Amino acid sequence: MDAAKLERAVEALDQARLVVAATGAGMSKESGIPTFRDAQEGLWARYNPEELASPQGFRQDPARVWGWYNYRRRLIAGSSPHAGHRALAELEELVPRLVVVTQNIDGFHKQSGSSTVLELHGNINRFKCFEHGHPVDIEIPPAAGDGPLEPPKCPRCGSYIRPDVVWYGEMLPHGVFEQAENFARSCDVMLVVGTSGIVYPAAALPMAARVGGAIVIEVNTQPSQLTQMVDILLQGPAGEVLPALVTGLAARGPGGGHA
Ligand code: BJW
Repeated sequence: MDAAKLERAVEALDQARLVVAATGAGMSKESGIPTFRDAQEGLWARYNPEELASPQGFRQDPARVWGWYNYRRRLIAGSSPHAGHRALAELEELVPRLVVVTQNIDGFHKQSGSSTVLELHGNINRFKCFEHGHPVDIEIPPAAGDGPLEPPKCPRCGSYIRPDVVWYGEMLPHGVFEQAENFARSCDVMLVVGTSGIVYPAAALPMAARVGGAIVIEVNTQPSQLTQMVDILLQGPAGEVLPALVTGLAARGPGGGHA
């Protein structure tokens, strides 16, 4: 990690009143959750994500899609947030306001104590029915086994149950992106952590922050689609870089530089 860049990032955080942390799949990689674009392992390696994460894919083969989500739910249930998630929760104590906007569906930010979390792409442990979107408020523990699995049926209408996540071609949950965009436009610093910057509209948030005058800091193990427009790239894993930012900021003592 480049010490001079880290110091510039700490300085920016020290001056900030509102910080937005915009996170993607790389954020949970060190928890043992594969990123979305390398998630295709084992049985699932032969499908591309659009076949599995789309209404068309579900309509075509509900058992295949439900089986894939069952496998991922089991992986998430057996994993936990890491030092990077905890660092973002701790950062709340060091800046006047921090909002987490995540594309992740694993719930790890809330689990690790972040208080304001906007989940742009839903949550893998919430369910609704496929045909009408009826909320299905029951716990569905992940089943054993890794293959295709017939989804349960909605108690209200009998159509298949699906995870309450946002698939390709679907709208984001009502009002959530608008809230995220407002925070992005008005923040002083945006931390963009572990996203390839490929998927819209989430990928537009760093630019919204930039246009609003924020300093945009990227944390990623490698350059992404967003790197060209960010102010600082802190190249390294989220589980190391985020704790280093917190340590650097805490070392400056209380009060900080913000007005
Ligand atoms: C590390 C690390 C470590 C590794 N530390 N870093 C405008 C332009 C072009 C296309 C569109 C557009 N607007 C809409 C579209 C279409 C589409 C889209 O964006 N397609 C693109 C592929 C081009 N968007 C949509 O369909 C969206 N809906 C929408 O816009 O509605 C309006 C509309 C409706 C109808 C018609 C038209 C418009 C919905 C998008 C929903 C995305 N859903 C998914 C699945 C969620 C459920 C699930 O998980 O199963 O969300 S797809 C998938 O991608 C998932 C992720 O949240 C999302 C983003 O992936 P992410 O997080 O960036 O992960 P990766 O794997 O790509 O990258 C990981 C990164 O981490 C890498 O950079 C690594 O280097 C890094 N990394 N280890 C730090 N330790």
